[in-house]
Amino acid sequence: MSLAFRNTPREVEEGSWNLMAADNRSMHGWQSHSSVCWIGAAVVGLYTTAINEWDNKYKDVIYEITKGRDDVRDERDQLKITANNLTQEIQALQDQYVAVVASRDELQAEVNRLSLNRTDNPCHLGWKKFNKKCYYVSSNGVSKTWANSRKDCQERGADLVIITTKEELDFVKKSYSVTWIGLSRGQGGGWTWVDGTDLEGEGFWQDDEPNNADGNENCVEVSRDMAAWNDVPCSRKFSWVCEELDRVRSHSSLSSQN
Ligand code: MMA
Ligand code: CA
Repeated sequence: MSLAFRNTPREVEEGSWNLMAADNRSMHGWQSHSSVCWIGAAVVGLYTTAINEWDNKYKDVIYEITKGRDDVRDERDQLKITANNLTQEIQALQDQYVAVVASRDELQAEVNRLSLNRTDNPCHLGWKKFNKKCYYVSSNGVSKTWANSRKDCQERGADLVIITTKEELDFVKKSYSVTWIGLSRGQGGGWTWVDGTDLEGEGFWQDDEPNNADGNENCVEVSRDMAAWNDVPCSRKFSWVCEELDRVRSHSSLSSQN
């Protein structure tokens, strides 16, 4: 309300000055004394009325302005709270997102693991399933050198078979009279599998093999009749058997986990 008094309109000030001047002009005699009283009262009355009028007017205006300001303040405070809540919500959602992504990846890994563990997991068309693994047996009538046989396997996402059990040997030897396997002489002269590992143990050599008969027998075949290995020149052409790479690795890593 102090604003209302500070901003007392100019008309009111001017009016009171004029009335005061008239009052000064008639300041003699008893009549003038009573007139002065009346006029004074009228002035005071008018002045008071004007003041009240202006006061009320400003009170209303100020009330409206103050109310508007308070409403805007309230709204601002509410928006601040809302913004703060939204920030917290965003953070919570981001945290949830990270957690969901992590659990999705875990579940995907679990799905992959379970799928690899399935014994009824089918092999690609044209491949043969043996003991949970998929093998590609070369077509009838097609023969290649050891290197080209290996190349064919690699182009199929596989490699020449690595024989680790007697059962696997029997599976590999049965299709053809002679079949290339993934064993060859390494740089140091020892026998090395296509995955870079050295032959461990005795292996499944035929009697008196490997004999390196002509000094150039660096690759290994398995004969159906002998059901065992023999070293021969790598340039000879035979049938071959591939073993799917991923499954070999997955199975070995799985069995080492279990
Ligand atoms: C062939 C050849 C050799 C093998 C002997 C066994 C004549 O050479 O297959 O690798 O060792 O036969 O008699
Ligand atoms: Ca030999």
